[in-house]
Amino acid sequence: MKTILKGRTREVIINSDGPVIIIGESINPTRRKKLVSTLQEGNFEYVLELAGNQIKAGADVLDVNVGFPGVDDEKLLPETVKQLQSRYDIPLCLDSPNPKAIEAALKVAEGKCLINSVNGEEASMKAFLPIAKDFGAAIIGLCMDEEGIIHDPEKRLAIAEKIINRAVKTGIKAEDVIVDPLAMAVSADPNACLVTLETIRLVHQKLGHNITQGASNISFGLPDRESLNAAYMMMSIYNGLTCPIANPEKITAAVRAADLVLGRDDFAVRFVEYFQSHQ
Ligand code: THG
Repeated sequence: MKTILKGRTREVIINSDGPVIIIGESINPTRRKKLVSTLQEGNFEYVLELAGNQIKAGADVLDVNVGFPGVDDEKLLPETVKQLQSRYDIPLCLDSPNPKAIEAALKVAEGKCLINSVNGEEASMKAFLPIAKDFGAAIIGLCMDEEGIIHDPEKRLAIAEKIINRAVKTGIKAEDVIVDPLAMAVSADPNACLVTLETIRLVHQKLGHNITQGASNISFGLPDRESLNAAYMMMSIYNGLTCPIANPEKITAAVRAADLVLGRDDFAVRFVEYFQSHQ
């Protein structure tokens, strides 16, 4: 299955058989005070720098989250989108729980964006799916609903199916729903990663959809997050993860290695290219 996203002109194809597409996570105010303070001043230089660094490091798509307490994201999200697209030709993943902010951003965005996210709750599907349909955007479907987060892979799979069916009914193409199996902190629950890995395997085998996840979520509260994230990322890719939201400055080399190991990089061309340009 193929999901196509677009920047101003550049097209990114996410294929459920790989290779892995990296959605850069760094435009996110969590633990980034400087992003909040610069955006509050109406200064976009830092957000542009974060974008440039991620693209250089191998990001194919950029997640854009400018939500912080007191922000008017119905104004700030579209303004950030305009700034990013005036400098970089890369597809964007609009990360906000506010459907009005998403809609305002889609109004000014060029190309084909990814909406992050809808979940299986009735209210969420009602709010986000018509927007995705109207703007021809793709959408991330989170495997949770009115019952909250359930630690059962089969139930998460069922929620993914529910969201996909509803999206198709709304007029969205099935391939434009990317499933998020919910990556959670392993410090809080020893089985958190196992449940998500099994959900990835089920979604890949039974639905064949593209799969994303906030892969760095799993290491919250622990030391050496880089090693932990990389270990988890490799197992996720083997099970069917195709477009993680992650930090390309830390993970791209390992992702290129995974694609090579999985027979998706003939003669190691991409692996060697990345090595040579990042020495
Ligand atoms: N699913 C979907 N969207 C999401 C998430 C998800 N968006 C937000 C979040 N979860 C994914 N984004 C981040 C961004 C930053 C971090 C974690 C998740 C983070 N970064 C560390 C830092 O900035 O210090 C660095 C991590 C590293 O060392 O690599 O913690 O689950 N659909």
